[in-house]
Amino acid sequence: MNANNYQKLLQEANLVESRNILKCLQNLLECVQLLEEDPEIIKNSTKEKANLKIRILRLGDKLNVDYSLNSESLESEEVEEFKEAAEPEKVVEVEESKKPKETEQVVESKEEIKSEEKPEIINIIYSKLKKKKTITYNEYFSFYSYVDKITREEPVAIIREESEIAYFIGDTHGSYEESLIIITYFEKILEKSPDVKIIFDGDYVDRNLYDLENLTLITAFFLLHPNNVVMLRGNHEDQKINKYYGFYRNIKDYFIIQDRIDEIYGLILKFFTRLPIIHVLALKASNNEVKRIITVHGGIPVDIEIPSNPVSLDDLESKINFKVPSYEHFDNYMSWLLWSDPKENVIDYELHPETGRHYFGESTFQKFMKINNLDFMVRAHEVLEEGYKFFFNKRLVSLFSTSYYKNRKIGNAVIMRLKEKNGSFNSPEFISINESTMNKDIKENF
Ligand SMILES: [Mn+2]
Repeated sequence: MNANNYQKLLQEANLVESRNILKCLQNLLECVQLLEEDPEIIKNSTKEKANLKIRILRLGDKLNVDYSLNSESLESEEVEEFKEAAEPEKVVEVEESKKPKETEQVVESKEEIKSEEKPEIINIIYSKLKKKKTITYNEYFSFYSYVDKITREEPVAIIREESEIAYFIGDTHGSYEESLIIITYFEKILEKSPDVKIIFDGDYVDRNLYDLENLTLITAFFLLHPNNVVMLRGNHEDQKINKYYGFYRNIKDYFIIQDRIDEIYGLILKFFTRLPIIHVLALKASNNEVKRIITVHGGIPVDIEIPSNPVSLDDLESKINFKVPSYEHFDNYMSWLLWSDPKENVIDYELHPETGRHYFGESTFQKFMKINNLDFMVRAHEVLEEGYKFFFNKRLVSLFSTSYYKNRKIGNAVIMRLKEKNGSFNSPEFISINESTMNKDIKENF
């Protein structure tokens, strides 16, 4: 009797696997249960059970649900979650009906943002990512729908702020675990010093496997602390780049519901075109001394027509065409801002004839800093084993804030702090991204 049941369940599981994963999984789970109750029903039941478990885990993976296998699991919370994820048709309906009609979108969303509290989905996503728990498609979709709504209002290219303490983070490139350490550190700092500025300098995706998690964690942190956190755009926040360097592939692997992959990818791409490009910070000491710090992912804007004329940021703001999805549509300024590199032995600027890379030298840099009344520049965009590198008499620093690149450990990643010490500004402090160093730093500095 049991043996018959077992065969029936297994056959049905095989039949429905491609179109009803949930049903398939339920059958496989029942098979495991039967084997546990009565190992005699088939030969080699231990081996068979192991195979079933692998198959179940793999199917669970496809629905991105952590599926721990024990006999209670049929009743567990995960299964409920899992059922939700396995019913795409129903989900589409609900989400579609929530969407405002195209023409009413802007007006409606502004009113909604004013009147409504931050949706619970931010907290759900944030706490799940902090506990390294799996997020379902629906949760991702609600989260990025909210991001889409909140960022739809007129985006700005340049953000200007002031602060007494500021932190800077270079490329994080899918290094989810390290970003978790960074963000846990910032949570502790925000408790002690609620006015710090935290500037992420772009390139959240590509290069490492967990870029969806990394991007989502940083975005959730930004949404929870919009007055403290800034997310700048990097050259990988670009559909043409991240379609080929990992992000799109990772999203595809993550979500089995194929026809909805482009939906969530599309929301994220729209978000990327609304990220600011430049951050200008007036860093204040207690004696009223002020340092002006510019942060950008690549480098300074250069006007190719008249390269000897430094570009003023005020002029740039009205000229720059930044709300575009891909470097193919970038204007000349955007290419420099997101793609260029500083180079010591270049005098003005250099365009590499083969690679098309843009380099700027010290004199062009110093002219730009002078006309814009800037003291120091922070940029990212370069793989650095030590995590940071100074250029141009220490007036420019390049930061790299992941110690993994292409899923390999490459060195020591850091973040940077700027603040006054004893009335004036000390040099930048670099803090290695690991829990004990960061805990020690909080004890010593706050
Ligand atoms: Mn980059």
